[in-house]
Amino acid sequence: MPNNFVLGKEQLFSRRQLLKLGIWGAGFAGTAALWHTLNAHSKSIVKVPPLEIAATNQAVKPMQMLRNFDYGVVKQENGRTVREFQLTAGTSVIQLNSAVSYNVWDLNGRIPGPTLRAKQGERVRILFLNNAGHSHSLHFHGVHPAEMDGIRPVSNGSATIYEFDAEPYGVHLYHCHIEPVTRHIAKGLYGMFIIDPPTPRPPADEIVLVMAGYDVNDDSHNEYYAFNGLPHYFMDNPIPIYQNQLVRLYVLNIIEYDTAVTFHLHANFFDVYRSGMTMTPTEKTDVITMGIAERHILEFAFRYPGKYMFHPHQDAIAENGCMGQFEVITDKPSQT
Ligand SMILES: [Cu+2]
Repeated sequence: MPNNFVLGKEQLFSRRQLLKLGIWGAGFAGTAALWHTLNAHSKSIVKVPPLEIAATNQAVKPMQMLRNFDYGVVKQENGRTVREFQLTAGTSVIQLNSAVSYNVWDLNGRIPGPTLRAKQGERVRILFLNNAGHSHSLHFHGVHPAEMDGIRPVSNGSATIYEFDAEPYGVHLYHCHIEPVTRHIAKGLYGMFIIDPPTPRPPADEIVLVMAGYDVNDDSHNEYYAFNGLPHYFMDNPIPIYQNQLVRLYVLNIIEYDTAVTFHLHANFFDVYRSGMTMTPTEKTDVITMGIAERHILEFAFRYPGKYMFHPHQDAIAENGCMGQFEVITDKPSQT
């Protein structure tokens, strides 16, 4: 039996209790099914290029997480829509390159953690199980009561439930808030949390890019950087997008140890929706500065086919792994 305890209003549940409630283990299949349904629906409007994804056992799967959203398990309770998510913290080893492996904390076996997605006004319930061998927590950005702020430790082997209303709409994030927070984040306990506005945004090819760093020798400086977990991945495996189709990037900077980075896109300009909290652009540019935990929606379409780089304009950070390419392709099937 895990060493359960109760801290304030953050009730902690054991895996056995969650099983009793019938909510443990039901999430993945339900989430995957819902995702396929939503994806199939959106494909009638937005065309997504086919992806060739090499099989890997690694916790880092940059291409898989690119267009993957966890909508949770939807329930109706007292006339309200509740989205129930399950996040389990664990440990894994990732291969940053042929010579360097690194011990990380992961969420649901992946780094970054799943991109959780809900609609403004829905109820969000996160079942958090900590199997990562150390006390952790999940702190969500957004508006919620103090007892749901996720700053209290959840000991190894214990579980807790965070529950709050999804508000306001925007691109938010969640991360562990146990000290030293910098290290707990840098070791992998973070993910994006998107709250969609009441009126949906126009159809677009929606893509998640999370910028992170790796301090592999514990000197409080990053030796490697990555988009979606793996250094240089999108340079070697460009992200296919269609010419003249709107791309909606959800970008998060969670690079610890560096004060701020920029995000720059080659041969184009993008509309900025600051923190994803507006329905009209707040700015148009090709370089935007992002402090730690800053995130935005960036929208653009490419006029010409070809390969175009994206990266922070701090060259050392880009050259150490935070660099990728879009490959703009022309054969967009006709829209119906
Ligand atoms: Cu932690």
